[in-house]
Amino acid sequence: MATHAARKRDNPRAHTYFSPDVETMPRKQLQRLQFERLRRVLHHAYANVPHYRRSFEAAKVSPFELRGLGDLRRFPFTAKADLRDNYPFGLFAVPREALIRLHASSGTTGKPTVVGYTATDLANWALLMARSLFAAGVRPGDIVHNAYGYGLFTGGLGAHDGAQRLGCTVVPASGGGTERQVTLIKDFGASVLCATPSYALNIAEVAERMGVDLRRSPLRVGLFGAEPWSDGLRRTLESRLGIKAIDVYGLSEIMGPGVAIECHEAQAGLHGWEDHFLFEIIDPESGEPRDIGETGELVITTLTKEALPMIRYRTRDITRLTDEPCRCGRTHLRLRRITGRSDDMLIVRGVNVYPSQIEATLVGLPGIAPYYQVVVERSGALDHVTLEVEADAAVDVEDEAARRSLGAAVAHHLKSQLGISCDVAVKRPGEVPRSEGKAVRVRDLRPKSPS
Ligand code: DLL
Repeated sequence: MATHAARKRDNPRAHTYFSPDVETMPRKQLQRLQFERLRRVLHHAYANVPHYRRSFEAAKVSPFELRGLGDLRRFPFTAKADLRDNYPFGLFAVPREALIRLHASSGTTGKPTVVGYTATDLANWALLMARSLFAAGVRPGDIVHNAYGYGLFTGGLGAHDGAQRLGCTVVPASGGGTERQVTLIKDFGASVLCATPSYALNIAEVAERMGVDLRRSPLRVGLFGAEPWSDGLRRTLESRLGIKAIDVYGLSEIMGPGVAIECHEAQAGLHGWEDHFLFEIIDPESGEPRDIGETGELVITTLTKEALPMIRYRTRDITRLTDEPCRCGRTHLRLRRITGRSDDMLIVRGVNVYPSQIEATLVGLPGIAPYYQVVVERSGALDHVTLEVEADAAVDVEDEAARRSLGAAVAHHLKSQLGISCDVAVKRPGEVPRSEGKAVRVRDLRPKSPS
């Protein structure tokens, strides 16, 4: 076997990739690898998880009958409810003693979603996150300021392990204490910032208020994810922090951060790591498969997970796939920017809209700062939507007429860009809550249904 060093010499582009052999693997070969791994994971799930055995049998499918990757479509979906129904450890495919880490998501209703990892799972996660950081332009020796929350959330420890695996110096800052974060970024000379995009914006604002110009610091790359965001916000973060802002995607049920990442060469769609995951797009209503290029709900099957194999997991995230060749040379297909979760879609007087689309139209509007919240109330049988935006410091918000005309301009813009009509409330600078993790974009004040 050729040593890594020898391969690097033979392949002049090797320095572009963390795992060159896999990231540029011809698709036919990649699909053969996927098929072998898929067969293994289906057998593993069937043999070790009663839920899968029951659901496969109910759908009259068997891992023994898998002839090609296309046969996966005959297998049933897995949903978040399956995790909840098997709370806490019912979906694990290994004895509890083989788990060396648990994470959990808070869950808005009832029980949290619990996920677990074997030693091999954690090693794979660190590898994929290291690969993701590398694709984003991070290199060994970089100082990585990690402002994703540490704890049950997968963001903090996921980015941490990956950055360490790559050989970076990690600063485990976690979320909050923003002034101190700014001081640490400046004093340590961080070259990489990991945070949710909304928290990165908060950091940028606090730095400016403190008189710290991060554009003149060594900060070079931002890895932003865990929530939907827009290209408008990307441009804002890039110019205010003096960085390249990279979109990173993941979810705890599948692994955590590092399932897919934009390459720094193209910043156009997120390469999904297909040697570890199979991606499908379905119609969110009917569950029918959709073709490459069509928008729909992302469904993921894990190919290598030991503790928590996920077969056709319905992510609820809306995106589309592309297999067009990428400038960077990676052959793994790309997910387009995730617009939002199907459950977060708002219906504003009959028009469907995601908060990230509202954000995209707001960022850069004169007089408006990039902070917003959508407030949904019930009036009679109809939903009533108010968009709360924030005036920037240049606007005299005490001048009622100026404030009203700014609100009217935003409402007009939303109508022409997105086709939605809603009330706009212009808030004073600092009045819209700032994020320290995942931003709350929607305040739903409608009475809860009794379910
Ligand atoms: O948010 C994992 C993560 C941490 C990803 C840090 C990226 C960076 P969960 O808390 O389980 O895991 O939430 C997963 O967040 O289903 C999406 O709805 C959303 N999400 C994650 N990344 C993105 C992104 C982490 N880049 C849920 N764009 C997912 C849009 C995202 N939405």
